[in-house]
Amino acid sequence: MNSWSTVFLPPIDSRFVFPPLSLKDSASESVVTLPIKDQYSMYVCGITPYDATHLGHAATYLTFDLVNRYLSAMGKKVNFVENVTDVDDPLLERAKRDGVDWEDLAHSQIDLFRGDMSDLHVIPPQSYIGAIEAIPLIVEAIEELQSSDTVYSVDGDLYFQVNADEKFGTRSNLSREKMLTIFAERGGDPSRQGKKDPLDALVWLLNRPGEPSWPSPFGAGRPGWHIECCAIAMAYLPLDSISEHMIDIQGGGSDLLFPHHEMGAAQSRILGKKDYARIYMYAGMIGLDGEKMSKSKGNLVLVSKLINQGHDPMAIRIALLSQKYSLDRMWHESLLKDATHLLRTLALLLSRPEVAPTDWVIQEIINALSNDLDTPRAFAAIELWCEQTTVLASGAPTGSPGELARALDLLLGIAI
Ligand code: 5CA
Ligand code: ZN
Repeated sequence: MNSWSTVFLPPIDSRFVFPPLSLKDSASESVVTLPIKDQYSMYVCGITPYDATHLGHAATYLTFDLVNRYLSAMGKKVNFVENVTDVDDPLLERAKRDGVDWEDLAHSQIDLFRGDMSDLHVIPPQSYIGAIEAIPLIVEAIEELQSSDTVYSVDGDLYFQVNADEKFGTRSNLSREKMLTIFAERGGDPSRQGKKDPLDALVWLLNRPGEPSWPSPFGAGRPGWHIECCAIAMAYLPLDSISEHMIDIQGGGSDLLFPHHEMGAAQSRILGKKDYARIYMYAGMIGLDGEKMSKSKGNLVLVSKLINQGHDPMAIRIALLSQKYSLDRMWHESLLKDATHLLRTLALLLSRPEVAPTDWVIQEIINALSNDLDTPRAFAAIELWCEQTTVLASGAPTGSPGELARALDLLLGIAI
């Protein structure tokens, strides 16, 4: 599937020093430093295309865009793959509820999402892959799981046995009781009769009346959710043959850690015969009025709506990046107001011929990002530079507005 338009990454001077990138890993519950390599692989879970793109989605994709930008600024190649869950229960249910064709709904929302990502200056993935186009790969992956005896049938629907992976549970670190509760809340079917373990994950659902289906050796049907991402990642990312892990970063919002990424990691370990991701990294949940922003709750603020109201996409970007990515946080209009103010101030100050010294602020942004994407620290430095430039005395040492503008664009995706 087509992604969106490429983003130009301006170069900055080679005198700036890039510390290795450290990121929070949920599996080890610690901050892990990425080893220095020539290339990295990152899989980020994409949207299920209805009610896109709300600010929660946007915040998550902006987070991983910062990872992509930092590694790219270091001169590394980043292999980045993202999926689109263009067939799954919630999409079909929404289409049915609204009396619209599910494919029309998906196509319109994917188009909207592409436009929003482009407006927000998110670097596109090299491979943007829909679940439907990946069905042959998913079928292959299920066949491989079958040949390792880790799949069984319940009335023709196929399930992956989670206990086939002795590391099951080690990525999300939850008690079994918690796993069962969250599994039921997030699309799982723990109480289905005939399952060997209530947590076993559906990999192929036989066709149900009135639902779309695709032919397969297991009968016509459609893929389960977790196998979708693991099959796409393993097919489209160059798997690291030297490392003990297949890929470097598995990413998404924190609602995906369990069950989605735990199941994906378990299935991948059976398929790839080694650990899946070096780092399992999660963006916190964006909420509105005290509750998580979600399609099911309907408390959404859409990026496209804000842009149509005249808000600058760069201000939306600053507003979402101004707080620490890993925290759950509330959206508030004041964030956008403050971000718009900062954007205007920067535009004004960066057009001056003489500005306060810039090397320190660029290096501080780099250092802050290297430390688990500490954007509040980066923005504190930018604010301080704005103050210094505003009160710059004649004859005082000066910096390069062009260099700072390029650094803001390259590292934070803020194009002024
Ligand atoms: N298609 C699946 C992933 S394979 C999915 O979860 N789609 S989604 O449309 O529901 O979410 C897309 C991405 O946005 C996921 O990474 C999800 O974790 C993230 N997300 C959803 N809601 C929020 C929120 N309120 N705050 C932050 N991120 C969110
Ligand atoms: Zn996914």
